[in-house]
Amino acid sequence: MLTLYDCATAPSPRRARILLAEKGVAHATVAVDLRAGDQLGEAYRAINPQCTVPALRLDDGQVLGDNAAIAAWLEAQFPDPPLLGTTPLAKAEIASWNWRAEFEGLLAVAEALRNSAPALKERALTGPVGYPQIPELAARGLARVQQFFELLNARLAGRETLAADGFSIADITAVVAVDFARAVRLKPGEAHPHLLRWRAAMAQRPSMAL
Ligand SMILES: N[C@@H](CCC(=O)N[C@@H](CS)C(=O)NCC(=O)O)C(=O)O
Repeated sequence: MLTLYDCATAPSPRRARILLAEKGVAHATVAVDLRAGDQLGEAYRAINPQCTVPALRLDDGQVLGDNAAIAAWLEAQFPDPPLLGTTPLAKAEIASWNWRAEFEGLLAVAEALRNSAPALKERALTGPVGYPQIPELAARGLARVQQFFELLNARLAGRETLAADGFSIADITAVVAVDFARAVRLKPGEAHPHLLRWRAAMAQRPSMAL
């Protein structure tokens, strides 16, 4: 049985949960308590030296230590439904929007949150090395999140999904990023009608409740 190392409140493992659900792949779940610092303990470090969730343990015991590996493996192992694109151009477009949702969305929220939350004072970046906060980056992160909302709204004008011709991993990552922005008290509003329409349509998918 596949095992997902998960944390119910964190955005990155939510991406993997949604992907597994969209692919209809059964799996066991192990909760990693990030607030308690379990990701940095010896036991979890031995499972995933990146000290992050998600991680996916395969039937043969090998562990995939991040979303990039999990998505690549799932798409190759369970090609239906395809979520990384089918034609060369669709694959390229989906990879591009997925990266933008990560870098301009998820990482912008993380920049704002991790450089301001008192509990993360020495943990401004995830991973085994602790880095102190740079408070100025919190304001930059907030500005980048607003810009991300603008980007999505403009892209989704006249479109149902973010990339290529249908639902893809880029939509999953973007939904998770938009929802994660609530952690820094930002959400799309009246200025983002296309983004709100797309988010409402995405909510029809049962996986998005995970
Ligand atoms: N590149 C990784 C990033 C994963 C990541 O940053 N996960 C966060 C939760 S959203 C984490 O494990 N944080 C642990 C920590 O804060 O120390 C991926 O997407 O798989």
